[in-house]
Amino acid sequence: MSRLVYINGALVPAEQATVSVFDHGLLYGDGVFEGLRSYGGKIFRLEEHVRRLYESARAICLTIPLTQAEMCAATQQAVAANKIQDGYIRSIVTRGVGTLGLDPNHCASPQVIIIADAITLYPAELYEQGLEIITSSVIRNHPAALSPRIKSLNYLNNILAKIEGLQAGCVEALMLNHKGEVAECTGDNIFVIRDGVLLTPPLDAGILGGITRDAVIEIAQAAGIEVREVALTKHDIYVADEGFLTGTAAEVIPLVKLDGRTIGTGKPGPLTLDLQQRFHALTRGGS
Ligand code: PXG
Repeated sequence: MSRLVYINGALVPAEQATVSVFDHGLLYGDGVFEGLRSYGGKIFRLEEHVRRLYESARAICLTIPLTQAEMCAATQQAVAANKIQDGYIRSIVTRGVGTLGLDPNHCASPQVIIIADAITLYPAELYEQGLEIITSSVIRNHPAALSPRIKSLNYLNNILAKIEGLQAGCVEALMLNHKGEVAECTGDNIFVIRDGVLLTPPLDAGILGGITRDAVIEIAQAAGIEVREVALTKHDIYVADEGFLTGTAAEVIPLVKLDGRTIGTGKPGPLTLDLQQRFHALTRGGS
């Protein structure tokens, strides 16, 4: 059965959910997006994702022709129409159809698209054994050039790093910022544990403010674990006791090796597994 895709207020069969070749989302990557998850038919942190979508749009001077409440309702509608229980949702707002020039003022109206589909997860063994990743030579976008806080349709910065990771046999890759500090991975935030303290780069390291990152910080604090958002170097990752990545698709995934250096024991650490379990309880409990 064909999926129903939400496009500009209507739910249409996937084959009919199309955008123009003149859409500036295609021509220039001029648009914003979100990736969300549903668990048991309930969308995890829907309002937070929608808020981030609107903040991304505001940062690129794109006015979404719906209120945030209407966008939330449309997202729920797309999930319900496809009878999705555990799934992945991609919300996209493009600048819309324009001319073959950069000027966004020539674009008629933004295109609002919501795709609710099945989720493709990392293989189970990666969660059991932990990830081995490399540091990419591709630095994260300079915040003054294109802020990593904006989840824009131009993901080439991340894709170039991902290609480098894949060429090295890794499904993820670490990206440093313009100062040589640890930023984040291509589609995940990074955490390490050192002497029982949870460490993660601050937003001003030039990273996306991950919603899974926020949830994990809250979970850790509620469990009495000290959390510090501090600048980190590759060295801090190499010498950490434990590490893990967070993201909507990956959830909480252990990190066991960076650039051939074993992190901690080389096995998913106890605090990581504890946080992973708490995150699982939160999502499956539906909050
Ligand atoms: N950093 C970047 C650069 C991201 O794109 C995250 C961190 C994690 O954020 P959330 O809010 O999801 O906890 C992301 C996530 C995928 C995929 O298929 C993930 C993202 C974008 C596109 C695809 O894993 N963003």
